[in-house]
Order: sequence, then structure tokens, then C-alpha cells
Amino acid sequence: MVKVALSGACGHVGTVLRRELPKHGIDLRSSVGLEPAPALHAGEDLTHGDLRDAAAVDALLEGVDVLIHMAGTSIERPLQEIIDNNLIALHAVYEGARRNGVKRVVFASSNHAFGMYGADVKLRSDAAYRPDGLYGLSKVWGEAMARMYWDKHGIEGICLRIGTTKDCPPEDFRQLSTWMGAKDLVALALRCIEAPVDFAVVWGISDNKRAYYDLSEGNRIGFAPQQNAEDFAPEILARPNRMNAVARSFQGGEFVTLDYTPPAQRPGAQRAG
Ligand code: 15L
Repeated sequence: MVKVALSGACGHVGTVLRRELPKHGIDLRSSVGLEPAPALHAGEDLTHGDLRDAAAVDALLEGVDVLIHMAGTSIERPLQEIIDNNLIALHAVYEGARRNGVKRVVFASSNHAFGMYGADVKLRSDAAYRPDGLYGLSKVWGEAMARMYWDKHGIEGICLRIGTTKDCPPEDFRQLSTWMGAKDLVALALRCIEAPVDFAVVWGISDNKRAYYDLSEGNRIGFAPQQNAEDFAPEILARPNRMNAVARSFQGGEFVTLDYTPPAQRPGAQRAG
């Protein structure tokens, strides 16, 4: 039987996968963060620790075939924190995958690696990166790392460009485009474990009518999302849209507004004035 490791098992995405994957017969080991956490059931295979530390990585990856790597900083944060958690820890995890003979790493990438695209654009999976901040930039590093470890070391890689995934319905206008429901998330994770593929990048969203992404690449791994954020559109559209004009204009939404330089304050505009 395939042994699967899950890092970040107490995060938004990890919480759903930790609970649901064993129901689908997956033999799962979960890393719950820096400190121990209570088991969900007797005999649950759990680890904890700092993933920059090789011993913590080995405790997670020994005897593992597939790692679903969801750990890391998941929002915009100061550079040092992003470097520690999303660059250095990711590198430590990939080196651990080499040491432990892990066959595949599923990497939690993000829509924020593309957040500076306009909200009126539909992206194919081969679109050029346009990160909307340090967090999105760290996902560019992560996707390139996944590619390198396949090309250079033969570790299969799937980069999941996750939209908005919490265990709840979409909550605002933007999420009508970016939402991925929990059922689709679990179906996607199962395809990531089982699909015969060497390297792929897949948009991690539901079959949303207003999707920012062309979902055909997901077909390569047999992912056919069944949920659609549009089912929740009537109630969301009845509420005011809280996002400002900048957040509404770009796919990355409110992430774009953090440390954003308005066009009138950019160097070119000042020279023209
Ligand atoms: C992400 O990548 C983040 O991890 C999450 O916190 C959400 O902000 C999500 O994207 C989103 O764009 O909604």
C-alpha cells in the first residue's frame, strides 16, 4: 500500500485532507506543526517539528512514497519568515525526500504566484508567473524547485496552484472565481497520489463559472472538479463587495493591495510629471 505523508496537517487545507484521506483508504502520516497535537483517532500516525530540521523531516518521510507538502507560511508576511518557511524549509523537505526515496512530492503552490494578472483574464497553466507579493514569489521558487527535483533527481512533482480552500462555502465575490470546495480538494489530492504523471502543474479550484483559470491541465491527472462556486452566487452578490478598486482589478485580490504602489506614485509617472 502507498504510504502518504502530509505536512501542514493543521492548516486550512491540511485539516480537510488529514480528516478525509484515511476514509479513502490512504495510509497517512501527518505532520501537525512545531508542537504535538491530539490524535483524531487511536493509532493515528503523527509527527511534529521544525521542517528546517533534517531529523524532523526524516521522521515525517521515512518509508513514505508520496509527500503532500502543505506546510509553510500561507499569507503575506515579512521576508525573513517567508524565507525560513517557504524557501529553506522547502529545500530541507526536498532533500529529505531524496534521502528517504520519496517517489513524488505534491507541492502546495498558490494562485498568488499569478496574482498580478487582471481579474478579467483567463490563464492557461503555462502562463508566465506574475506574483503579487513575497508569498506569491516564494511559490515561484517552490514550483521551480519541484521542477528541478524532477529533472535532476527524478522525484515526481505536482504543483497545485490552490485558489481559496477552507472547509466552507465561498465567502466573497472574488471567491466565486478562486474557490475550491472540500469534496473537490479531496478528489484532487487522491488524483495527485494515484495519477501516473511525472511532472504537472494543476490549478486547484472547483469548476467555477467565473474561474480565472483554464482547467484543462487538470485533466492530465484525471481531476474533474464537481463543485461550482456559482451555486452560492445569489447570496454573495446580494452582499456589498468589500474589496477596493485595486483588489477588484487583480486576480490576487487583497494580497495585491499590501505594499502596493499606485500608478501615480510610480517612478515613470513622477518623471512624466
Ligand atoms: C492562498 O494562497 C493563501 O494561502 C490563502 O490564505 C488565501 O489567501 C488564498 O490563497 C486566496 O487567494 O484566497
